[in-house]
Amino acid sequence: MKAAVLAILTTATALIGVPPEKEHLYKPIEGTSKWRCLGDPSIEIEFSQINDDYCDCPDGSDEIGTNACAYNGQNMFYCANKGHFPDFIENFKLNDGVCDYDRCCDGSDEYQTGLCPDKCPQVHAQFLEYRKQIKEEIARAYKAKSEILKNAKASRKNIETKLDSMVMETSKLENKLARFEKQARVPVSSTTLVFEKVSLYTNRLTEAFNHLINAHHHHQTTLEKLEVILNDLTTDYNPNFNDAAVKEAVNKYRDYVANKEEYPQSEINALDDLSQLSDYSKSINLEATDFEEPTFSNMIHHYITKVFRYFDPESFEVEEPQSQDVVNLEIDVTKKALDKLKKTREVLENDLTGDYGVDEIFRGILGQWVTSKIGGYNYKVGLLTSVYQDGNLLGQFSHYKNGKLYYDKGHRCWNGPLRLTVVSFTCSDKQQILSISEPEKCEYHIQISSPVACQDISEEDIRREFRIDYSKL
Ligand code: MAN
Repeated sequence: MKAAVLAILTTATALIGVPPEKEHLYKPIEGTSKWRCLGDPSIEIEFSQINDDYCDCPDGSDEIGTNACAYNGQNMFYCANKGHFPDFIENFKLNDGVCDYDRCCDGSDEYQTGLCPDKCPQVHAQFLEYRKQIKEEIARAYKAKSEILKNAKASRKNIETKLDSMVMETSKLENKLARFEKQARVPVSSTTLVFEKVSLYTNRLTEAFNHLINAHHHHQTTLEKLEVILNDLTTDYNPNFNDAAVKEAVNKYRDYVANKEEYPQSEINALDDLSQLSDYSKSINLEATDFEEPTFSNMIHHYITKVFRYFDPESFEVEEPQSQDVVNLEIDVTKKALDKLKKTREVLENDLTGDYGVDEIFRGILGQWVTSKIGGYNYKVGLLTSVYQDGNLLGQFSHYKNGKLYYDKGHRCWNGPLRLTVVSFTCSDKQQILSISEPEKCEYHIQISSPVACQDISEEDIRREFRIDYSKL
């Protein structure tokens, strides 16, 4: 009888701190009083040496219920915590006089000192209250999150719609450009052609005539001046001086005057004629000469176009014949519009392939502001736009990565780099700034609570996050 009681007591001692799933390992070898270390079965000890406060096994498996073996994280003490959740505690915290209720609400970690009564019912009540609050908060956050997701979808749709209309606009402009380019190659009408061709030459001739007339006037004035000089010489020279050169010059001048012929004044005024030619070319209408024999296919085209034009007049806008200057201008303007459109399309297309988090949720908060006054500064965080500290630009949105928003190219730090900011998120139904730090000069880290960061929380997460309010135990 005595031996049987001792055996039970020894078994009870051997099972201190052992979790239920390992209990079957803490039994003597059948028909003996021996036991083998779990990590090294070559080591055999007496079953009664388990939890005798002496470390026999290198892996510590014989002292799971004491602090005799060096702690290695493998043989932690099991607290049953009836009425709450079982847990494990490090062996070095056993019987140290401290009630570690966050791990062992049943106080079993102090089984020798007996200092800690079982508080599992109170702890569990606190846990249930915490879980209720968390679940309510998550439900609220999820409601807010579903609104944000709706925004995100609408924002993407908006971009897609814009892109669709831009594609249509592009093809309209391309057609317009093609028509104008054709007009630039093929003359708009014979009338314009004659005038344009003729005026090109009449303009050049007018310029040449003007130049000749001016040159003629200039030479005539010069000649008149020279004639006056030679005339003075002829009348004023002293014939008593025997200067052969002067006498020869005077004689030749007299000859020149005697033989001089007036050039007949032309009756034709060339400039007037050119101007008349130009006007005349404007009035020439050669369209009649462009007449084409109607073919069967262009007749069909003519009538079908007429019918469609009746229903959709806009798509059949026909440009009136324009002068080449206007056509060139239109080509220029259309090309510029196409260029601008292409650039905007590229920006939007890149945006659509950008990373905005799971279900693109961050699109849903784009442009929202979260503000707070902290440490004497007014902080304004523009989500996916820009961040300000009073008038200081702390960064412009650069990209999203792994749940964080990165901003750079802010105002330059005095004697330092450009300011930059990283914004990270934690889950809450309310969107607000939780903290701001400046770990490096002019590098700001901002923590924001927002529904965007909310995930469905698991039971394990709730248990891990739960903290006991010791003041209420
Ligand atoms: C201002 C603020 C600070 C920053 C200093 C740098 O005071 O922007 O955050 O550290 O400038 O000179």
